[in-house]
Formats: sequence, C-alpha cells, structure tokens
Amino acid sequence: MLLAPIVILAKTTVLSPEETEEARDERISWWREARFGMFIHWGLYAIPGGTWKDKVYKEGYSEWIMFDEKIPASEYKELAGKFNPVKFDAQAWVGIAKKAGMKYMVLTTKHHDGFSMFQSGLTPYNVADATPFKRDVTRELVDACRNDSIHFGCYYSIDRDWYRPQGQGNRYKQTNLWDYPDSKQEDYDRYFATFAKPQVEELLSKYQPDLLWFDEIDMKTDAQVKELYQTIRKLRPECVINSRIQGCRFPEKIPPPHCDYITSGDNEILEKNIGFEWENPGSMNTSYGYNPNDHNWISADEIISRLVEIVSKGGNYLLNVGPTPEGLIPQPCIERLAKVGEWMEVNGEAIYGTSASVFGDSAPPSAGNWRCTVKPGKIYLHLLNWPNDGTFELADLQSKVNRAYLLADRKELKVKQTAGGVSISLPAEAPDKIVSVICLEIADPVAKIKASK
Ligand code: FHN
Repeated sequence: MLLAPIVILAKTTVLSPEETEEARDERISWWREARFGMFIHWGLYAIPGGTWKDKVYKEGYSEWIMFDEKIPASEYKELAGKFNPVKFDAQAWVGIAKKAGMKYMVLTTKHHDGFSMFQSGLTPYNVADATPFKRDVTRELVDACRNDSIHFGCYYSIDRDWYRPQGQGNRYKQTNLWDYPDSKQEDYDRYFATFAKPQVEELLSKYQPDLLWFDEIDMKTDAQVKELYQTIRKLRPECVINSRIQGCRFPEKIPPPHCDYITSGDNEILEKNIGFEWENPGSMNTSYGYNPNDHNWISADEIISRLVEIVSKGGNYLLNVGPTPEGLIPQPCIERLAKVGEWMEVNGEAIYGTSASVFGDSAPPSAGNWRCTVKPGKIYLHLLNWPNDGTFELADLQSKVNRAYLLADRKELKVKQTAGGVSISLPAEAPDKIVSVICLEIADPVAKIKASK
C-alpha cells in the first residue's frame, strides 16, 4: 500500500524582481493568516439607499444608483451637501469587526460614483471639503484600526468613475455617456495619468494602507497597469494588492502579474483550492451599499458555513457592510457579526493561520458534510452536520493521531486508528448547531493521506 505524501500544489508566485519568495511570504503573511475581514461600502449612495425619485430598488447594488438611473453628475453631486453622518464612530466600527473575529478592514475610498471618501488635494469633491460633515473618514478609520491592531485597506475604483469623462469605455460599457456622450480614450488616459494614479499615490503617502483593493474592468493598457503597480511598489513596497488591479475576470494565468492574490467573483466561492492565495468579496444581502429596502439577509449560520468553506479551500472571506447615511452599521449586520464572533471565539484557531484541506476539495462523504483546515501537526475537522451514530469516520488518514478533542470543550475524544483510517467517538449532541470542530493532533507536521486509487 503506497503512502502518498500530501501533494502541496506547486505554488509559483510572481515576484517583483527584487523580492524573494520568502520575502513575499513574509510580506503577505498577515493577510494570509487573517482569513476574515470587513469590507465597507460607504459613500454618497448611502443617502438614496437604492431609491431615486419614485424608483425603489429592493435588491441589487444600491451603490450603482447613479449609473442605473443615469443621474447627471451635476445632480448627483448635490448629495454631498446632504452627507452628514453625525453618528459615525470609527472606533465603534472597528469594535464590531474585532468582535466578529475580523482582522482587517477595507473601505471604499472612491467607488464608481467618483466621490472621494478621503481628503484629497486633487479634487474638492471629497468628504472633508464638499460636505457639511467636514471630516476625513478614511483618516479616522485608519487611525482607529491602528489603535486596535487591525490591518487597513483602501478600495479604489479607477476604470469606473461616473463623475468624470472616461471615454466610450470598453466591452463593459460602464462609463458615464449620459453626461459625456462624446468622451474619448484620451479622456481616460488623461484621467488615469493626472487624477486616478496621483490619488492612489495620495492614499499611499497619507494613510499607508496595508492593502490596496482595486475593482477594475480591463480599461487600462498593460503599460498603465505596470506603471500603477510599480508606483505602488515604490511608494509602499509592503502593500498587498488584489488581482482586480487589472480586471474582474478570473486571471488566465496563475499567479497573475502585478498583484498578490486573486479576488474571486462577488459572493463566488471557488470550487477548489487553486494553490494560490484568493479572497471572496461577499455581501450580507444583495447590495454592497446601504439599502433599507433590501431585506434579503443571509443568516449568521450561512456566513459561518461560507467562511469554513472558503478557508478550507485556502481563501479569505472579505464580508461587506453598507453603513447608513447617519454613519451606523445596519443592525441586521451587527447581530449577524456578533453571532459569528461567538463562533470564532471558540473555533478561531481552526480559521486563523490555517491552510487548505489535505483531503482534496470536497470532503469524502464518509460521515456527512464536513470540511478541513490544517496547521503543522494539526488537522481541524469542521462538521457541518453531526453524525447520528456518535462516530466520525475519517478514511485514508495515515498519520498517527496523538490526541483528538472538540474545540468547544477540549475534552479528549476516544480514537480508534487502523490502516484504513480513523474512527472518532463523539458525544451524542453537537456542541455547536452550525459547525462543530474536532482538532486532531498528529505525529507528522504534514498529514499523510492514503493515495486515492
Ligand atoms: O461594481 C462593483 C460593486 O459595486 C461592488 O463594489 C463589488 C464588490 O466586489 N465590485 C464591483 C462588482 O464586482
């Protein structure tokens, strides 16, 4: 019987010329270990919240209201005069994220509507200069994150800026042609060179973000992407960059150039571990921006199941909130995040700093629905439903199991191990109604699994 050691998917990375693989690993280690972060879509679009004049959107991206309703920039910008989120408390937001077990936060510093949620010297159309609020919310949030050792990232939309002429756009046709029907490619090139890239430089120098989260649609030339990437590396070499610096389609080549990890589609959980860092940007209802009429909330149970699914495939989960125009995180989000936090309180060690399952992508259904994450010398089994015969069978594990226990109470579990696998005796009741985690301490740093025929 052949003992096939675990095949660690050969991970090849695109190193910027001066960076070694070890240096890269070290540089992005915080991000890889974090596994769970908060995405924040906040801006002028929170005010209409998916309603414009008599049109009420009950679902869909409320942050797209300007495009969906073809609102003239001159009219949309009036919203800045009404943006006054007096209840905004950056430290309270960080507190909510931390309590949920989130380790980083990514704020929309400029979304597609072109409004800057930071004080910019490149345009007065920003939160500190154009609103009665007159406060730099990016400044306040990055400071609050630093206070609480939470990493901070800036979301920045370049290819879509509906406040400015950007040409006819590409196959996606997502530029503002209702205000600028005759706009040309040179408008985009000028916008990129004299506004967008300089604003990214501003964000890097003013706020020193740990992460830049782009959301592009292939409107830049390769030269423009390279120029942007090299500018970021020059100004902040340690900055982690997502794959949407180029476009939102799944990269043809892994590893993709000019970034550190792959962003999957919105709410898309990849089918398998791709052997390279990836992240899923997820929403809690059907919108990223605030919409009081969108009640399609996913449950806390669903969030936990998605987190386990994503991390068991080597990914990060960046879960979104869309704050209100008053500056509050909506109550349904707070309630769900608190429940997720309770679960992370008990099971966080099976998430943070773990690597993908060693049993392939979909767990063999030996004992119902389960997932796996690992650490050196440890295997975490996430049971999504509890075996009703009080035993969990784990076939094919060849490494010797020294100890087995539930993370919920750390009480020792009886283990019977044969060449065929491991059988673990479980209490009748599941300790957790959503996902219960068993930790196996094994004799090998990397688990040995019997090669499947
Ligand atoms: O168009 C945006 C959308 O508004 C939202 O920001 C998401 C988040 O991943 N990104 C784009 C759609 O993929």
